[in-house]
Amino acid sequence: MRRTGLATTALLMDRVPAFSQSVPAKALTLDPNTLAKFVDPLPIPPIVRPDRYQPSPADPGVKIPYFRQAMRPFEMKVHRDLKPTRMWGFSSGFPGPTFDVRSGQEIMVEWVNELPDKHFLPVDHNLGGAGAHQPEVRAVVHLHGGKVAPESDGYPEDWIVPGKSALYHYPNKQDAAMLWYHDHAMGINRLNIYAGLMGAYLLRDDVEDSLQLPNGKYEIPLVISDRFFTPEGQLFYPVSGNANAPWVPEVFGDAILVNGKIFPYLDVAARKHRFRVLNASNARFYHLSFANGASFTQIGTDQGLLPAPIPLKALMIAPGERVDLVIDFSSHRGEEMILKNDAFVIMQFRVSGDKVNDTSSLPAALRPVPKISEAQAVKTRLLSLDEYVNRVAEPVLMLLNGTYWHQPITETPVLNTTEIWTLINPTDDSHPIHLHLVRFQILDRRRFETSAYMGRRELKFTGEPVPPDASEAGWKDTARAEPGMVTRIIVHFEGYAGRYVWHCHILEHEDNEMMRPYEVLAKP
Ligand SMILES: [Cu+2]
Repeated sequence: MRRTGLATTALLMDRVPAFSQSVPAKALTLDPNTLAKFVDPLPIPPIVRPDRYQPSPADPGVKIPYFRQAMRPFEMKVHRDLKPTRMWGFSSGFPGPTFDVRSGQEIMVEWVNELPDKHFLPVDHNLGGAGAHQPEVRAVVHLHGGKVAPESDGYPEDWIVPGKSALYHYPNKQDAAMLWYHDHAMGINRLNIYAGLMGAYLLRDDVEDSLQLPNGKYEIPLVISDRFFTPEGQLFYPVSGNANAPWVPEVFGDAILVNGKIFPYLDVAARKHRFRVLNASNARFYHLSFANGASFTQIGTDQGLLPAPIPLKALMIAPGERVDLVIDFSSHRGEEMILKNDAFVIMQFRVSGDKVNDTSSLPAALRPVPKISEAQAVKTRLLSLDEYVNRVAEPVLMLLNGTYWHQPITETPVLNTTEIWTLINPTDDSHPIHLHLVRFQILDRRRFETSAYMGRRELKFTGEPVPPDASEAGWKDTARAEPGMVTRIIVHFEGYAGRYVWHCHILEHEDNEMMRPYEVLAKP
């Protein structure tokens, strides 16, 4: 993806001084291509077990699983030939341990902040919520994709400081899907996640079980993220040339990690496997394919199963998005297959030469995804995505609909109603837009004249509406608002009334005002 977006609505010169560079000097970082490839097996994060059972807040007569998850500093090896890397993670892991829970089984999680008082990555005190008077280390956990009451959703200002904890309730009343949990603290979210504060959350149900998809050791999470490392193997987070305003518009690390390892390999049997893929990167989009051109099958999106499997040769995944894949290695016995991001190697699959009996299936029909009718929408909102640059055309600020985080709430959908959100993107960047609480469908994307829009806020279409890609035509919670296009999503607001957020999932954008509160109203 592009490093910067120049398309803007305004020049903004006062707020943040110009910086001279936002990419790390080469000497400061390790060149990952100097590392040996495929020397580390792919780690599989452990499954979390409940610590105990305790009364449900919804019904004290019922005892539900309680988990305690502490955020701690720790060290881990990201590659055989690197020294251990200092990180922050849940239960001392990166990714943190995987939740594996069933739809309908509510749980409690006590998120505990056992981090130190000082951050080890460059905090920018100019950013909203990260002022010098605030505690430097703050954390709050959001379950991305979870239908959760507002008090357990991890509102960015609900952060806790080291020594404190927050008890969250997850009802899990939603379809099987791969969710993920991660930090969401105001103004330092990009740093906390870069430090390692994230993990996978698999939600299962009877519909999924009935399909006989590959499971057990044949179902594997692939959590993909990118980082820079110093030659000593420590995390390097790039800074601007201005020590008082270190924020950079995007971070695209040159080392790509899967489940916390650089260039891992995975031994696989010559049969079908299911891979739960999550892009947990700060800003990088991946265009995934196999070097040998092998095809694979997508069976699900962010919020669960697609109506039918989709055969693919390549796949785009933006930050925050998940894809559910089935890969059949049976015709690749004895081969070594490389998964890549365009030209860049990510990992290797070593297919066993042995013939195996595969009892799993890949049904032609998975789960119906009824289309939400546009006629159902009671409101259409026009929402612009804007980037602002300084006099040397460097982005210094991103806003949703021209409004800052702290301005009054403008998006107030009514509970149990449907709305169309029209995301107008005149910038040069693709922004993956995520709404908390809800799942939605992408209606279409349509090219428009960005100059007319930026000058006069006049929306002139220059193309016909394009339906979403087949691989996006299911339930979503994060959607790419493509540059120069209007992306329309249709959302049924259900579950809870209260205050949530919507934001760009490029974490550097999110931390610099590309996030807004919204409120679901109980009544009109
Ligand atoms: Cu963005």
